[in-house]
Formats: sequence, structure tokens, C-alpha cells
Amino acid sequence: MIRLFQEHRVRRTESLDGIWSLALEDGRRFPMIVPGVWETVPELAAYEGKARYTRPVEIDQDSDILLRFGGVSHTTKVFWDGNAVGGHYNAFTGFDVMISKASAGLHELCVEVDNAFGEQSTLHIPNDYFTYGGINRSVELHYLKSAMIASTAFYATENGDGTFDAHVAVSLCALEDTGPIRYTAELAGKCKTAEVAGLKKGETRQLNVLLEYLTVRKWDVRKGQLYDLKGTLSQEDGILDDSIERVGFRTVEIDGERILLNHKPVRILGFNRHEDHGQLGLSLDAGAMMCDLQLLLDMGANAVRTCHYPNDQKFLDLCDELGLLVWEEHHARALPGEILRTERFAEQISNCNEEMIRQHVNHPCIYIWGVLNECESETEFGHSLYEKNLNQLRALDPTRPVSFASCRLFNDVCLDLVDVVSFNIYPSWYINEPVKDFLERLLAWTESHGGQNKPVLITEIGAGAIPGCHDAFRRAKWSEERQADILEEQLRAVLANERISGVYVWQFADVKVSEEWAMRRPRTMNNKGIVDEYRRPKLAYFTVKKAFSDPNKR
Ligand code: ADA
Repeated sequence: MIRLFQEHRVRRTESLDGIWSLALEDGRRFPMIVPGVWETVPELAAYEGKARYTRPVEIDQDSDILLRFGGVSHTTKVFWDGNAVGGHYNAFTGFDVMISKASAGLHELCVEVDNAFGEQSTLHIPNDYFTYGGINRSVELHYLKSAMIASTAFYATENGDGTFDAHVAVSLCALEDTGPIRYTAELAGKCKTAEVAGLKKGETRQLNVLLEYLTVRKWDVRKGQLYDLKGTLSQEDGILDDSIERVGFRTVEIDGERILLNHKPVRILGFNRHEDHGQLGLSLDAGAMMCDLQLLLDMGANAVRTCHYPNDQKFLDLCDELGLLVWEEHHARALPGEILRTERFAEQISNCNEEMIRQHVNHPCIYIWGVLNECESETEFGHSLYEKNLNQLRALDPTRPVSFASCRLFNDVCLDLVDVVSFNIYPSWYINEPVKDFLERLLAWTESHGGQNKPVLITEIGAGAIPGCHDAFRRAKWSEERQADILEEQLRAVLANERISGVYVWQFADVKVSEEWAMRRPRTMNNKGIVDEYRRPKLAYFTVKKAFSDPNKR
């Protein structure tokens, strides 16, 4: 299933995860697990291009149905009994395909997947992480009745007496004409109903429901605390649809130079984490995700940055549960200017923004949205691009701060646009300058270039080590000793600096990179992981653990 909890008790859903058949254009066929990526088949480890996944689907009654895909990497066309019924671009957001009046019986579902680079793809380009191919997240089949709850967006505001009001915005969609219908929201022991006189076939309707003065326990860092928001759509003779959202009550505010969580300054002790694993590629199952999170917690982390794309809902569900603060980022890493200026990019990134927020807005773990990691933030064009993207996110979700991770540093002209100033810096690794001096210089510059009176985050800091490479004299770059020493210096300087609201270590685990990056990256991997691609700790694991566990730094 796409989530780690049951989202429906009334709407009938089935998992389409399991064994599918994968066919290549040259006729080769393989049994493939869904979710998964084809690079896990040794013969396909370097396969780039189109492939077709098929499987039979049995429908047990005539019905409108919805096929829900958690993520397919990266360009998809969906066929039902040989007919094209939908498609999508981008591995990191989900999409739905509706099939009206599916008849009872056996059908063929075919998903054409393409992971090739090219003009059509502006977000997936050769990059410092790998573009896998396959149905990388779960797939579900939903049976629908005459009307459905298409989406539910929740946010909470705190009252002076410590209770919360819950604001629930629901989008209803009619598949047939309906008579009078009613939507009921139930949360933390209270419920509220909104009546609708009737909907015409194809009509959508937005409803806002307010549940007031809820007595709840707050969601908090490394604690979590979740509640089920149950929505029911009914008519006189029965229930048409339902939805369950898992929500949390917490406040996030920017107060001058501080980020406040539940009115208290929060210090981010985080990791950048790619969705990648030495054996599983992009498709980590919930068990593997939980193992990653256990390691992060063991090192004393309270935060994760989903570099550089929206993450699997299951991972976000776990962060909700465990109380990890998430910086979620849309899908854009260091894209060249000629791509940023295309209309196709404008369309693909706008879709990504819209899908990311609609699908993830209810996760209490997400405290900030990020855009355009290391893009063109030093030019006038860049300024308008950042402004457009940040404003789109603000319009879609006015409740969370927004930011971007800059590497343009002393040339950046976009700091005026953000709620939180964020820098990716690598002193003592790419830049030969003591970390403390570099930081002081950067922070002083920030004050007079749009960053004054705003919180500052260090969104990346780190150094590389090839696992198992040692230097007893601790001098050789790429040795585990040198990586540990550089991180020690970096974290000491960053955490001692009161002006900085927190840090994300680059990065949690070593990850595979595109072939085009091989000359810059030994092993064709980004080796700055604190654990290797199989999660075996390097020496720096204990350095980070010590730095993050020092109680004075909390
Ligand atoms: C950048 C970038 C990361 C990674 C890192 C590095 O800051 O955001 O994706 O490439 O540098 O390892 O150099």
C-alpha cells in the first residue's frame, strides 16, 4: 500500500504490488517486483530507455475505478486493455488514473515506463544522484461509488487556552448525479457536518469544515503524536466514500532569527538523505526506511532534508510517527540555465510543486518547503524564477515557511525572497578555508544582502570518504579519518554559532550517481555518506553522533 496506515474503511481498495511482467523493446522479459527498479536485475543494471510492465487485474463488479500510483520513474503511459488511459512525468510524485465503467472480469494493466534523459525531461537529468527505472512506489486499485472525497487538506491553529481549531478543506467529486449528500469530519472526539444539496456528474465542490476547541496533545520533536482525521461522505441510503488522514497538532513560526516549534526555538540537527540503497536502488521498503531512521536517531538527529525531491509517503509517515522534522524539497538539483529557461521546465516544476503539496500537506513532520537547490540564484532571471516558485508554494500552503539551498553564497541575489536563509557550504573540503572564518564571513555578508533578521540554516556541510580507505596520519582526502576530522571541525564551528538555527549533514548514505559524473566521483558514487550504501558506518558516524549528542548543542 502507498501509506503505512489504512486510508479507507469504506472505499474498497486493493494493493497491486507484487510480481508484474517486464518486457523490453527487444523482446526480453523479466518477472519484476512492484515496487522496485529494474537495475536490481543484474542484466538490466545499466538499462536506460523504455520498458513495459504488465499484469492482469480482476474486477469483481462493474464499477468506476481509480488506479493510484505512488511513483514511477520517470515518464509513464498507462494502458487498460490496450487503451491509453493516462500518464505522468516525474518519479517522485504520485498520480491517479480514472477508468469509468470498468466491467467485472479480467483486464490487462500495462504501464510503459521510460527512464531515458532527453529534451522532454527537465527535472531528471544526468546528476549527482542516479535516475533509476521502474515502478518505484506502490500501486493501488480503488472501487468508487457515485461521489468521492478527492482530497483533504488539514491545518491547525492554536487558541489562547491551548486548545486547537482544525481547518479541514475537502474536495468532493461526483462521478454520477447525486441527491443531497453530507460530509462529516471526525477528529479528537469531535465531529462536524457540511450539507451539499446535490452534485452533477463531473462536478467538483470545495467544502471547508471547522472543528473548534479540540483538546489534544501536541506533536513534537522526537516524540510525534498523531490523530486520525476521519471523513465520511454519505447520502440518505448509505455511505458513499470515506478518507482517513493522519494529522498532528503543532505550530511552526518564524520569529526574527529563530524558527519556533510549539513556540520554542528549535535547533535542527539533521541529515540530507537520498532515496537510494546499494541493493534496492530507489525503492526502499518500509523496513529499510525504518533502519535508516534508527541510525539517524542513534546519531542524535531530529531532522531530515529530502534532497532533492519529494519523498515516499511511507518515509514521511515514519517521520510523522517518530517526530522527525522534515525539510521537503521539490525536484530540482543544480539545473543548468538553459533548462531553467524552457517552457517545459516551467510546466514540469509547477506540476511538481502542486502535486507535492496536495499529496504531502497533511504530514506534521514537514515544517518547511524547499525549492531549486543550487540553481541560478545569482542573476535577475534567477530572482524571478525563485520568486515564482516560492510564491506558488506559499499560495498552495500559506502555513509553512519556504526556503532554498544556495551555493551561490557571496553572489546570491535571492535572499530577500525567503523566510529562512539556507546555505550549502563545504569549507575544508571544496574550499580551503577554516570553517569558523568562512562562516563568520558568510554570516556577515548575509546581514547586508537580504538575510538580516531571518533564521539561517546550513543545509549542506560534509566531506567524502571511500568506505574502508584509511590513512593512519589522517591527511589523505577520501580516507575515513580525514572525513571524520573535517566533519568534526565543521560541526563544531556550525553548532557553536548562535546565529545558525541548525545544520543538515551532507549526507546520510553514499549514493550512486549518473555515469556522466563518474570522473568527479570515485566508484561512480557520491561518497560523502556517514554510512556507506549498505548502511555500514564510517568513522564519521561516531563524530556526528558525538557532536549531535552534546546536550549543550540542543
Ligand atoms: C551540492 C548538492 C548535492 C551534492 C553536493 C556534493 O551541494 O546540493 O546534491 O552534489 O553538493 O556532494 O558536492
